Formats: sequence, C-alpha cells, structure tokens
Amino acid sequence: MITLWGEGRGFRVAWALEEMGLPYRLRQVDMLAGVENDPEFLAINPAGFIPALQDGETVMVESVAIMEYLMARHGPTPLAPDPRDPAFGQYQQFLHLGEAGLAASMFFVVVAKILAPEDQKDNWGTRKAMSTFESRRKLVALQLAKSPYMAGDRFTAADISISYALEFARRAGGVPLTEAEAAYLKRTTAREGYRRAMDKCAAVKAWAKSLGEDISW
Ligand SMILES: N[C@@H](CCC(=O)N[C@@H](CS)C(=O)NCC(=O)O)C(=O)O
Repeated sequence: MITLWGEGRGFRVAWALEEMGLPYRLRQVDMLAGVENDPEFLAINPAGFIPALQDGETVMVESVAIMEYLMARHGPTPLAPDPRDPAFGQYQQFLHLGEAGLAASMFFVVVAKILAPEDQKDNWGTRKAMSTFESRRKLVALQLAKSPYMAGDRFTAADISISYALEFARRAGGVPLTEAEAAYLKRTTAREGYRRAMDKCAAVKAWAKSLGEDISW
C-alpha cells in the first residue's frame, strides 16, 4: 500500500493518485506541532518537510518528482503525454514551473507574511520572490490564451502542478486571480480526482471551507 505523508504540496500527490485510481493511505504530519515530535515521520524524511511518499522499498520527497515516479512506475496514464507527443515539451515545462517557478517562490512570500518580524515582511528577498512568481505566471497566462490546459486540449499532471500553485497563491498569499486563471481553476477543480483528493485531505478541505470556497459536492 502506498503511503502519502503530509498534505500541503502533498495535495498534488493525492490528486495524481486519485486521477490514477491508485489505493493509498494519507498519514497526517502536523507541521505546526513540530516535526521534531514525530519520530516516525523523521525516519521517513530526516529533513522534516512534507510531502513524502512510501511505496514498498521506495521512499522519496518532492511533490513533482513523486508525481513523475507514480506515473512512470504505475502508469501508463493520460496524466503524462508520451515523450514523442508534440505537447511533451510544454507538459514538462509547466509540470516543473508549477513548483520551481510558482509555488516555491510564493512559499517564501507566504512564510514571511506569517512568520517574519514586521520589518522583514517586505524586504528585498520577499519582493524578489514575488516578482519571480509574477514573471513565471506570465507564461501560464500566455498558455491559457492559447489552450484550455497547460499541454493543450487535455488535462495532464502539469495542470495538477499549476493548479496547486495558483490555489496556494490565492489562499495563502492573497493573490487575486485573473479571469483566465479563475476559469482555468474552475475547469481543473471540477474533476472527480480533485474532489476525491479534497475529501481525503481534511486539512486542505477545512482551509478551503474557512475561506468560503464552494466545496459542496
Ligand atoms: N519542493 C518541495 C517543497 C516542499 C515544502 O517546502 N513543503 C512545505 C509544506 S507544503 C514544508 O514542509 N515546509 C517546511 C520546511 O520546509 O521546513 C515539494 O514540491 O515537495
């Protein structure tokens, strides 16, 4: 049985698992209580961040890498286009840009907003993180002007990666979405796989509910 450790970016992994119809259990990791109090989790990821995945002998971290692992090990799946598909380059680009360009940049804006001393909340580093997020976001806007999904006309794991990042920016960073982004999220989050992942990820679901999102499915 596959075990997913932690929500947060683990939501991407839960969504991919649901889309693929793979059975798994979600082991909650309470980051606020402090991972130093969770030796079972530290044995899985000694670096102490979420998510992590355990699949038999395989233990790994990094949400996008975990999705790539699941699609390769347990696929084939329509979530990953064939490497000879003309859309493969765009797919790979947005799969990684969702984390490396968008969520990773926004993460530093959000933690500064929540945890930094007042005079450090808006410093050079947080402004740079925000401008990096905004520059990568332009590529998403250009893609959405051309096609409904990141890899063209069908939903792929790149959309899981990008949708997570946009939702994180909106929910945690207070970033207002453009009309095109909102319409895109309406498409991607209407999927059964997203809804099942939300039902599994109790903390993400409670957070969305507290923000007044319509999660009545
Ligand atoms: N690039 C990583 C980011 C992992 C990450 O930063 N996770 C956050 C929660 S979503 C975390 O555990 N932060 C605490 C820390 O880094 O110590 C991924 O995509 O999995």
